[in-house]
Parts: sequence; C-alpha cells; structure tokens
Amino acid sequence: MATAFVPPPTYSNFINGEWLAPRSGKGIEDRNPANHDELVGIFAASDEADVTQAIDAARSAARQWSLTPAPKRAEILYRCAEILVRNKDDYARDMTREMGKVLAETRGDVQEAIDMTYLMAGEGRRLFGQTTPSELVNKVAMSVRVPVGVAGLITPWNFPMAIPSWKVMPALVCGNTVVLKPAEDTPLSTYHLTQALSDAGLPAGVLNVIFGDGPQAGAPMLNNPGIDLISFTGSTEVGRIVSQACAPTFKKCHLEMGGKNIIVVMDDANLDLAIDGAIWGGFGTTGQRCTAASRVAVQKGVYREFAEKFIHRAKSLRVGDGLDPATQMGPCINEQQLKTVMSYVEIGKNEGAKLATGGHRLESGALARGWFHEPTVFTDCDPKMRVCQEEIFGPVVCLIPFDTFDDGLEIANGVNYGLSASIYTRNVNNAFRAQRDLETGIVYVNAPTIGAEVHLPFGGTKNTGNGHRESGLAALDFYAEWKTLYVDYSDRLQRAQIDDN
Ligand code: UN1
Repeated sequence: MATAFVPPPTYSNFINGEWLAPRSGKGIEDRNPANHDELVGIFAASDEADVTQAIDAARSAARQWSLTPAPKRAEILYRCAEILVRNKDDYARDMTREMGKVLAETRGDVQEAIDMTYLMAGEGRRLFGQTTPSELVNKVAMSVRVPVGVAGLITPWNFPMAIPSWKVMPALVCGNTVVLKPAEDTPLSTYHLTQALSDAGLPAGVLNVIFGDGPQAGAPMLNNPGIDLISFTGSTEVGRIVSQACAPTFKKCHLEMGGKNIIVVMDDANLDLAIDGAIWGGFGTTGQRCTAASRVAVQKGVYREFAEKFIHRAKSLRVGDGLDPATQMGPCINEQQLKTVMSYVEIGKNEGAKLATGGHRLESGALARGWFHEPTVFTDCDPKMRVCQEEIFGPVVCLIPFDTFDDGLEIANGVNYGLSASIYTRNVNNAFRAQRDLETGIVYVNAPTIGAEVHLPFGGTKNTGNGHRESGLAALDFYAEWKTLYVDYSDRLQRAQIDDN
C-alpha cells in the first residue's frame, strides 16, 4: 500500500524576526551521519545578499536593544533557558540525528546551553564595572561595560547548541545585536535555539540567523563594515583567514581553534581512574572535541599495563547510532571527516607508530550507511610524529611513553596548540608543578581534558586562540567595551598628573 509522500522539512533564515527563504532559493541538506539515507532537513543556502540583509536588520535593532536595561535583556534569557529545559530531550534527539554523538552527550550539549543561558541571565543584574577613587579632590572615576555593536558569530558542528549559546548569550546580555552563522552540518540545533529565544520574547532584529556554508554565508560577514566583532570557533587554518579578513576594518576578533590535548599519566597515578579518563577524553564525542585527549603520555613504570588495559577498553567500545542507548561512540560528522581520520591512520603507520587497535572504517550491516570509524590506538609513538602534533578530530589516540616528570611536561608542551592538558598523579608537588608549567589555557588534575564548565574562562594559548576567552565572566570582556567615566564636581580646572591637590 502506498504511504503519503512527506517532503523533508525546510528551514529558512531568521532575519528581523521573520523566517525568510534565502534569495538564491537554494538549500543545503542536513543528513544523519549515522545513516546518510536519513534527511533531517533542508536549510537555506545563503549568500552575501542574505547576510547583508541580516546585518542591516541587526544594525537597525542595535540602538533600541542597547538602551534596553540589562536586567530586562536578561529576563528574556531566563525565559529562553526555561524553554530549553522543557525541550531538552527533544533537542537532544534532534541533535543526535544531525550530529551523531550519543544521546547522553547531546543532552549534555543542551545542558551546557542551559547553563550558559542562566549564567548570562544572572549577569544582567551584575555586569560589574569598577568604581575607584580619583587622584583629584571632588572628582569621581568609574568604568562601565557598553555594547560593542553588531556581533558576527560563526559556530562549529561539534557542539551545535552549546557553542552558539557561549557566544549568543553573552553578546545579547551585553547589549549587542547578533548575526549568527552555524555550521552547515548541524543547523537544526541552532534553529531550536533561535526559536527558543524568539518564543522567549527577543525583539525582532536582535538575533538574526543565516544558514549556509562558510565561504558563501560566513565570509561575507568578515569584511562587512556593519559588523563590529567576530567570534569564530573552528580550525586553525580557517581562523587565520578570519583573523586576516577582520584586520582591515579592525573588527574585534575572537578565535577558538584547534587543539592537541594531552593526558600525562605518572607512575604514581590511580591507573584505573586514568584509563577511565583517557577513554572518555579520547573517544567521547568520537574524539571530535577541541578538548579531546588525542595524546596520552604514560610514564614508563606503568606504560605497558596502561597500554594493555587502554587498548582492551578501546576495542570493546560499542560504536553505532547515538540514538541507541547501548551505543558508546557515534560516527564521524561527515564523509570528509572520516576520510581525514583514515588518512591520519595511514600517516601514523607510515611514520612508524604501532597500530594497536582500530584503524578502519566500520562498514558491516547498518554501519555502512554512516561515517563510522573504529576507536583507534597508536602505541609507542614518538612525540614528534605528525599524529602526535596535528589535530585529527576523530577517534584516534596516540600513546607516548616517557621517563621523568620533566620529560612528560616537555612532551605536553611540545606542540603548537595550547587548549587543555591533564595530569594523573597522587604526588601533590607534581600536581602543582604541572598546573604551573603546562602551557595550556585549561589544566586538569586527575580528570580528563574534556568537560569544561560554563562559568569559567574557556580558551587556549599558541595556535589555539588569539588571547581572548569565552565562557565565564571572561566572555564579558570580549562582548563589551570598557567605557571610563570621570565626573569633576570641583567647579574648577583640575589637571591630572599636574596639580597636586
Ligand atoms: C569544543 O570541543 O569546542 O570542555 C568545546 C569540553 C566541553 C566543550 C568543548 N565542555 O569538552
């Protein structure tokens, strides 16, 4: 019997409070990476014309929004957070369908967005500046935070709701209006976030969302003078392009890029705990986190035992559709990412790393319709190998043996990235030395490299970032300008640094 033909849902851009089809009339397919036969939806393929329209809408709304008292702006965020709480499970299911990570993790992703939204809602009644004495009599001095203007936000596919929330919420509470371009692989989660903000009462034009790919829909934001700041999370390679494109118009620019994070396991570590941490840090989210522990350096006294147990655990991870509660690891996001992983397996083998487990695409039965790759472990790696230096962004972990604590730290710091690092040890002196000497933006002791919490600064050094931080109160320093205010009520000319009373 024939069944009804149901066309795939289509999604438009959100401009000036309305869902508008892209001028091109074209769409981009959002497919399930666990089963690419499943079309999740078709999203606007936007180009410069749509982006310009969104920027114009954001500019027109900017003054009114900046004059809206921050506690009132925050009330909308509170209502949005409540909507996210109510819909958490539905959003998580949709996110698993478009991104592939397991349900527990997509629930975590939505939870991170909820946490960030509440955190920034709270900031609406703080946004503290400084009041401080003036060096002159009858004069007051203070600083206040003011909006930057129109924020252009470009977000990745690995945290499809959390990372947009990290950028959108502080931008809004600080009084900026926004043009957001989410990754073309995971637009549905941004659609949900946008709908939640709209339902919470966000005025038209304050948040505008443009779907599409980077070159067509992201790039036009970078040189448009109507955008005052850009926040980008993605690869170091694209981050460099973003940074250069922002320079001619002096846009404030925040870059959150690659990582080559490490777990250092000392002889005195609680070994089972370290193995739990390395499995979660390395294979959680299929290794597709900027914070993923793609290197594990193990001191020689416990190296063999660690390697044996770690390989066994990696081998027994259940890989499959993230909607199945038994699944522990989902697919790679798309074919290109799977190919990148496969090419790094070849690179590792060619440079002499020992392939201890994994190394292949998974193609049996239903898995053939998705972009699955085995959890893969290279052992006895040299820290200078490309697989130990370059970000792979997949389920590949390199084990590196080392002799002394100093060697471990040298290996940890011997990469061009600096996001997250971790040490497992019971020696309190080494724990504190590592916290001081690891050259990363985030350091963990006896916990893996992933799992940053929203109320602390998030970001990295070296080629990971460009000095800004997101998340936590640090985000406010990016999404607001400092304005310094002096009031002289002496009724006479007082000259700072010149007059002495
Ligand atoms: C990212 O991979 O870009 O710390 C973000 C973590 C998460 C965020 C990761 N809370 O792993």
